[in-house]
Amino acid sequence: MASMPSPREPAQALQAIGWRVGTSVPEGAPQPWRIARVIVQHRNGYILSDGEDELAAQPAPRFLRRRAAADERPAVGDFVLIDAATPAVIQQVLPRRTVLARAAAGERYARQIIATNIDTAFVLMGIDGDFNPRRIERYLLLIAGSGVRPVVVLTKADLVKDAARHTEIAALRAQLPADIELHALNARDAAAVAPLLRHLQRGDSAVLLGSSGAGKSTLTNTLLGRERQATGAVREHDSRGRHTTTHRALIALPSGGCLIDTPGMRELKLTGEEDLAESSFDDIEALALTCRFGDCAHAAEPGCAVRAALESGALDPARWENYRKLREELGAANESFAAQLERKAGAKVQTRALGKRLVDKYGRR
Ligand SMILES: Nc1nc2c(ncn2[C@@H]2O[C@H](COP(=O)(O)OP(=O)(O)O)[C@@H](O)[C@H]2O)c(=O)[nH]1
Ligand SMILES: [Mg+2]
Ligand SMILES: [Zn+2]
Repeated sequence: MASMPSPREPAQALQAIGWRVGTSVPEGAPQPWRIARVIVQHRNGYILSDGEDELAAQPAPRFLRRRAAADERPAVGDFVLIDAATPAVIQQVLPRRTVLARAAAGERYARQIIATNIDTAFVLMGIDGDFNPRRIERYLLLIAGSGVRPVVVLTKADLVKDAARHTEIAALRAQLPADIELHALNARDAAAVAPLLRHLQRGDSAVLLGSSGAGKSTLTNTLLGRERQATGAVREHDSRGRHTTTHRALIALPSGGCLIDTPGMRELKLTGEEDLAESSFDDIEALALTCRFGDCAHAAEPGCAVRAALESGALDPARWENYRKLREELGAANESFAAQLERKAGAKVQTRALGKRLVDKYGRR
């Protein structure tokens, strides 16, 4: 008797692309369904991977409706249910384990997804001229409250000779919460980046964040063991033949985990959902609670713990200023976020009310 080909467990291959064993597919899934992960989002569609093969896919029309929220559309990192059509149609986005988002640039409030279903966000910054602890704090705040673990990676450590830079790294280490990892390394050196591999084992997903030129694609290639991503801080209008990263791409690594390389983000606007108490500013938040007056403005009030810390040198004034600035920005973003939720809820109520009027007039069909 010829042996039957054993039916391939869909989750088996998917594990190579970050699928967690034990995740279940919700009821009401289209039949017959397949699961795949969004690895690239193009202007005109998606590229998915099932852990073995890549395939092109289109979103179901409902994702593209004008009223559909942009953050509910399939995004890089999403596990999706597709049908058997060619090209495949994304029918459903499976519930997201984590979401990393920023607010879109511009007047109107919109939440823009950076990546979903990720465990770790590597925040990259060169220790060369690019080094700026305030920008790291902004990244860490953007991540705070998302459930994603931040890991700070200072690249170009091989280029640093002067001791002043080492002092700056030590100062940054002292300011970061103890549970946030900080690495200073040469992103081109496989041995140097090896400590990052513990976040990139089978089932793990990570995203690379950082300005253009920080070394995200270089690190991706080193972890991958080959030159897959184009590197080099070449400006976009500079057509010298080298292209740097233009879109997010999820890449499976030999270590078993997967990594999302991103183009540099020029603006990192807060969405309003971030949590200061869970950010690298948690110590300042705690300190402010010890001021004598509950509504202390940290100006001239007696018993101000913040001013005392600034005067004694326990609190870095630049960091305090950044905290105030980001806190204010967070407050404003929070208001836009709340207003948008209200608008959305209002729109739903209106549609429902309209539906009801039509039913009243014409009877239920
Ligand atoms: N010496 C050195 N060069 C680096 C390092 N990381 C990145 N580079 C260089 O910095 C430039 C920009 O790197 P790239 O990976 O394209 O940055 P991305 O825009 O963040 O993807 C390239 O020329 C890299 O070779 C590093 O750790 N050491
Ligand atoms: Mg790049
Ligand atoms: Zn105070």
